[in-house]
Amino acid sequence: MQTNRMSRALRVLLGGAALIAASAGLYAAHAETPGAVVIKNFMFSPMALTVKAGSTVTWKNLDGEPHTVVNDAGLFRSAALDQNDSYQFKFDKPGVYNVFCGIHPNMKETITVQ
Ligand SMILES: [Cu+2]
Repeated sequence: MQTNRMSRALRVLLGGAALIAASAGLYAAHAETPGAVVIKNFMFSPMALTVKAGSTVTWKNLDGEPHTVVNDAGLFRSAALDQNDSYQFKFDKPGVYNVFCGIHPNMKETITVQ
C-alpha cells in the first residue's frame, strides 16, 4: 500500500517535471528563432513581422527567381538570393524597417523591432 502510494506520487511529480521541461524547451526554441521570413511567389511572408531588439531575422528565398532583401533607409542590402539561399540581419535598434526586393520593388514588408 505504502509503496503504491509512493510510486503514484512519484509519477505525478515526474509528470509535472516533464511538463515544465517541455514548456522550457518550447520557450528556448522560440527565443532562438525570433524572425524567419520566407520569400515565395514574389512575396515576403509574413509581410509584417515584429521582433525584439537584438534579434536576427533570416530571409530564405524559395522561388526559382532571384530576389534581394533591401532596407529603404540603406541599413542593409543583400546580394541576389538564388533559390534556397538565405540572408540574415541583426536588428539592434527598435524602430520600423521597410524592406523591399531590389529586383521587384513591389515586393514589400515591414519589420517592427521593439
Ligand atoms: Cu524579387
